[in-house]
Amino acid sequence: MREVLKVDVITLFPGMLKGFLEESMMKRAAKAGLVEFGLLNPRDFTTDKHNTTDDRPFGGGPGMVMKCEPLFAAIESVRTPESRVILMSPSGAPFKQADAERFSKDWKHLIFVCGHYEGVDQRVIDALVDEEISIGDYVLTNGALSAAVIIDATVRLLPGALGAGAIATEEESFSSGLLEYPQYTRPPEFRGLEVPEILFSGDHGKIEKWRREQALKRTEERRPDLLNNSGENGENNA
Ligand code: 4GS
Repeated sequence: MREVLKVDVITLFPGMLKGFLEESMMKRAAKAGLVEFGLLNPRDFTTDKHNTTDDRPFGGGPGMVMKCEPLFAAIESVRTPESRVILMSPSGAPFKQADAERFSKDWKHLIFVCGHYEGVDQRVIDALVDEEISIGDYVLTNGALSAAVIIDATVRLLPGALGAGAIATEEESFSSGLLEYPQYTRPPEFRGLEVPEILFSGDHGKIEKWRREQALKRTEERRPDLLNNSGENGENNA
């Protein structure tokens, strides 16, 4: 069994994560002792009168940069040799299911550093950050929601997080490397809209084959980039 995963988030807006961490599966996983969450505000680690966390960039240019001192102090208040320090940033490596799997298995302590303003002083990154991750090619106002996305995808993979009976990965998109096949439930006819006949056939071999074909067709149409067969996007589609 896995030891408890400690997850700390360093953000100027801890309130953005508080509600998220207190709902649904994040709350249950914490109650079950699978994960332990901590929120740290760099503002609480400032030492000046105005609690300054940002400053103008050397060399000029627009926007503000997050200062070294509060971020070093916040990170160093929780970091141990067993911590993985992850900076949320559009310049990071694109987040993939494989990263969630890695975070759920390989580390005892994750520290998410959320940027705000134009960026973070590079010396924080050089000295303390182990990896930079992006949740996609768009610009957010701060990294709190990106950290929430990664935490959600990671915590649901912790053994026991889904509760009895649920299978976390096998059937899913991105673990197979394909998008999911279409799903239907009762009633068999709704406003004249029918469920594909094959799903009532009782022939599980034929149903499996149909689902595989549907998943492949969808993936070809919507996400051909997932079909390069290198294995880098998931396991092994086909
Ligand atoms: C992302 C992203 C992001 C960039 C933080 C502008 C504030 C903001 N973080 N994936 N400064 N995309 N961060 O947009 O992770």
